[in-house]
Amino acid sequence: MSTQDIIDLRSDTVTQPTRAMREAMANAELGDDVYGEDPTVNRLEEIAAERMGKEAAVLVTSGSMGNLTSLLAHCGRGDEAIVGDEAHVLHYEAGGVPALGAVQLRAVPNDEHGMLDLDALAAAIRGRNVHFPRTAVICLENTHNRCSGGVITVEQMAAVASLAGKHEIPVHLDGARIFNAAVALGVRVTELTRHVDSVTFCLSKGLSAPVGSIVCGTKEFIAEVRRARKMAGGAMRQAGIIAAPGIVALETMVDRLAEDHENAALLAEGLAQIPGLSIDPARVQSNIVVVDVTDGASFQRRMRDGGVLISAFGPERLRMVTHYGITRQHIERALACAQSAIGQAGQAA
Ligand code: TLP
Repeated sequence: MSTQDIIDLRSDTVTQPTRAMREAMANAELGDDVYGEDPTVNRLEEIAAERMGKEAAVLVTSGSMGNLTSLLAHCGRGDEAIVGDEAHVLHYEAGGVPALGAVQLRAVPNDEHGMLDLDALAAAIRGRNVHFPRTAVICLENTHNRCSGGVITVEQMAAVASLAGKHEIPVHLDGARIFNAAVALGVRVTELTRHVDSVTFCLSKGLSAPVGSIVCGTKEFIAEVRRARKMAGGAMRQAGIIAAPGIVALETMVDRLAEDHENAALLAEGLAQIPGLSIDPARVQSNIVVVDVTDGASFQRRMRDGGVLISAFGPERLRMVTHYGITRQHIERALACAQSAIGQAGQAA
């Protein structure tokens, strides 16, 4: 099978830059960004801040660095950050926040779409007491990766903001896929981001840029994030090379995310028809499809043998992500492959 025949549903991070992005990279005007002199980075940061409705923005290497530097800026040593128990920052960022920031992560339950349980959140906020760490920030994730790409609504975000506001605690949003959330809800992204103090979003997932994420917030906060980025070794020089495709991503790749959501819905509905696979299509709200199957590793291997790459959240929980480059025809082929992979499992039993 040639690599062109492979259907890669492991993640939307596998997307390749578009031709326009490659051209923008080749033609980008560059400077040393540590001196603040890369005009392309400066432009991307201005566009991004404006898109998110925030005062300022900074380009970072990855979503993980965005969350890390944001939490380093919000928290001091020994402080506590409240996160969902399924949060990316808790599961998949190599323990960076506790390791580098001496910040304790406190998990409260996420519901099936990724919203934090409000009662548990209220109970987790620390009062003043010599024994307690200080609750320095509350983190949301929207869309929610481990919760099947679940979308937190504007009202839910407002509810968290209101609770946080009463306690004067800032809210950080891991908005790696915040544009997916806005497109799924049919709202402007600022409707969501107005309820948070800081937001990280990724250029290199569904928006298809090769590298980079952005952190947005107040000018003062972003100055702190820049310092944390420098400390983490993430300050870059002629970073306009990365920023140029990021601008193309923001200008041309947002609206088409709806197509990925349609394909994910189609995939979920098809998978739900296959005996042996367990999935509720109503849970799929954006571009991430999570499906349960006994012996996930064997199913994943058979899918790979059939030319379809998928990823795993656990031994019996698999993930498929739709993205730029994946068409309706690919979904139909992936479904046929899943049907046959389950059939082979039946024969093997
Ligand atoms: N997620 C990756 C993997 O790490 C699982 C993926 O393939 O989905 N926040 C969220 C919600 C994410 O899904 C990710 C990446 C990140 C942050 C981190 O972004 P990167 O990979 O750029 O550090």
